[in-house]
Amino acid sequence: RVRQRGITIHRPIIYGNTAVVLTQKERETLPTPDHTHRWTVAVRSAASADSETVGGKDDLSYFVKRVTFKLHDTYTVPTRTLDKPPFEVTETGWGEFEIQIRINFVPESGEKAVVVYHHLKLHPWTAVGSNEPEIPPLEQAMKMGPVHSWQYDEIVFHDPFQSFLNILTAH
Ligand code: SLL
Repeated sequence: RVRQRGITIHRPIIYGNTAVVLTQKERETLPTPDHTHRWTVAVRSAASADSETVGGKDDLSYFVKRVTFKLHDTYTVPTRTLDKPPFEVTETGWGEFEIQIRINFVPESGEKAVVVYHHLKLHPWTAVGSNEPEIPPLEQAMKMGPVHSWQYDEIVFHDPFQSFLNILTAH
């Protein structure tokens, strides 16, 4: 196990969520009538030109072993662990909250997990200083379409093991 001293290697990721307002019909079919939104939180590679098609939802798994999403305690099972892509969770709910995202790397890496946080966003973005209410009525929000909230980040490995460096650069 040889560390390559002085070498730093980055892998770009995006993490965040999309959310849509549930239709009245959808709400009626759920066991939880108070839920207003369906959302997906995910970690993806930011390296591909189009994350849906180029390598797509699978292009982190060569160095990411597991992603654990820790949801709000109001969920019966708040901890969601994904051992393979897509590294994402789709749920329904009524409120925004902070999601803890723990990213574990392949054993060859010898790297500790990285933890990032994402504020689950359900309500449409509103212009600062506008007269619009901060949380528009659901009917209006539905017309405004899906809400997206994504963050770009880079996972940085310092002095990586040679075997891990091989994995990273071979990709
Ligand atoms: C708030 N601090 O009060 C936040 C908490 C919690 C959201 C939001 C569904 C839980 C369930 C859900 O949306 N929880 O019914 O399983 O706004």
